[in-house]
Amino acid sequence: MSRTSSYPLLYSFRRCPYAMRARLGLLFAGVSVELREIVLKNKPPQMLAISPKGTVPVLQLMDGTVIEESREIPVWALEQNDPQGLLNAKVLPEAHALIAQNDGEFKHWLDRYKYADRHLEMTQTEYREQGEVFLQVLESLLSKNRYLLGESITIADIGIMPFVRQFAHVDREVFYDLPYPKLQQWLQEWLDHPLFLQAMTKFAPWQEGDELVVFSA
Ligand SMILES: N[C@@H](CCC(=O)N[C@@H](CS)C(=O)NCC(=O)O)C(=O)O
Repeated sequence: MSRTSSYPLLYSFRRCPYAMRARLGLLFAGVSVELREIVLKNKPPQMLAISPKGTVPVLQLMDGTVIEESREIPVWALEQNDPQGLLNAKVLPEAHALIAQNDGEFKHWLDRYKYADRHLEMTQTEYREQGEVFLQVLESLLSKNRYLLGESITIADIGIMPFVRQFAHVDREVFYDLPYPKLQQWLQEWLDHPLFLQAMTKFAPWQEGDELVVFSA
């Protein structure tokens, strides 16, 4: 069913790294959306009706199409408008491969590092070291270029940054003591980036009948 409002609709959760990736993509594209902040423990039935798998982010386009995988949201948005060239065709396959590695192996170890008390097979340090395998890949890329895949930002940077942030925030002291100076600097620059700060704007959870919240650059 097509939408009656003037904007695509984004269901989001501020602290979710997948949703951060989506919001960053929308901001870099300058695509405005209606934003509905959700609470994971109390997902709105309106969201579940369009995306029964129940994960955020979910973007519903004006024609009713639903995009329910975070990595596809920046791609859709930047296909509308990409002034900074984040979809740089030369590195796109590499960007997708790196994001797949992030969402697969790295996220697996990140969850265990973060919630080591729920995964007693290995120690927290061992989980961290497994996660560091991906951090070493990123460090090596950043030793060659300012951003992951070149001298300008690509979807790899915005797709991966929220997860490195989450890894770092498990224990900031430990993270900033690791031998990854380029990665630490890259992360710090992202944390200070105006569009990241904007992506982290706080919104009250949405309820039926609320005034429209427009999320835009
Ligand atoms: N593959 C999905 C994963 C999204 C995801 O797992 N999001 C988490 C929040 S960070 C979620 O919604 N989990 C559902 C829940 O906790 O109930 C994507 O990339 O969009």
